[in-house]
Amino acid sequence: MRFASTALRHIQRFRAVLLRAASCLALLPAGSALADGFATPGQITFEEAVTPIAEEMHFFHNWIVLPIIVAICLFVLALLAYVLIRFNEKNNPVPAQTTHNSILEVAWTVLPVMILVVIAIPSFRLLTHQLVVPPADITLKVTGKQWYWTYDYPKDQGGGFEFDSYLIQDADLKPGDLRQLSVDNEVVVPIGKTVHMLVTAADVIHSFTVPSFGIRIDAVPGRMNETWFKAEREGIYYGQCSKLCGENHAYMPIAVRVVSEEKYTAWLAQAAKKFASTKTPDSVHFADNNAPSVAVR
Ligand SMILES: [Cu+2]
Repeated sequence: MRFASTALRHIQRFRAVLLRAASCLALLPAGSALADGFATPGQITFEEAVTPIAEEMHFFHNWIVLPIIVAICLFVLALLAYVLIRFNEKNNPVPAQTTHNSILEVAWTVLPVMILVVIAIPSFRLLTHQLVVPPADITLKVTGKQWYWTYDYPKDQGGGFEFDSYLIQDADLKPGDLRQLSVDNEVVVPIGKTVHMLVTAADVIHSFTVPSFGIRIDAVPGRMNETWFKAEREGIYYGQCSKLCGENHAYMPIAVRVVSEEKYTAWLAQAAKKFASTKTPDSVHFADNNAPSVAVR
């Protein structure tokens, strides 16, 4: 009786796990069920793709790599099960003395190579799309600092200013803000334009990452890296520094606001005025354990 109730409990628990897995899998094709621009608790898939590169990455993962991994796992599992049943001592008391099978040896060399080729071709194509920056409409310079980001809008594109972007502290959060993701000054870019990002750092190595855009590029002091994105939907898309850069590593989020062309032009004019007076080209930032950093002239 006791055994029956324990077994029943196990079955119920197993059923609950299955149901949860099924509900998670149901989320896979329903991209719209996911929140825009940031991950939600319990989310197991990628953030919604907003750029062609992110869409290509998701396709590569969901429809090329994942099916191959699942197929290989199932195949190996089936082989193991077959060996366990067919060749155990009871069913196969006199083992064969075979030590060499040429066909099998060729197969287990050639098949993995073919699988790798199937993965490599779309993978190289995706890498090329990521690394070759198309003709850009806008160029932005991003500098990672301890522990915030500085964005530089070049003058020849209506900018000519730079600003710092800090995390909003928990005590200052307003309704609609996201804890540890919202910032005081968001990066603003227009929709449907190719944005070329020049990424560097002023102190230690950081990494500029926005999952919805499919971009992640190291920000290295003394080196200028580049990446690009073309956002196809308006909204705010969040990212974070993804290199372990110091004690406040977790407090330097990235918030990119994608707006219409008109709104962008209006914002540019406003920002040029707002940040013109705060521009401090001669200042030097020193790392300070009590961040934010101190500007010394
Ligand atoms: Cu960092």
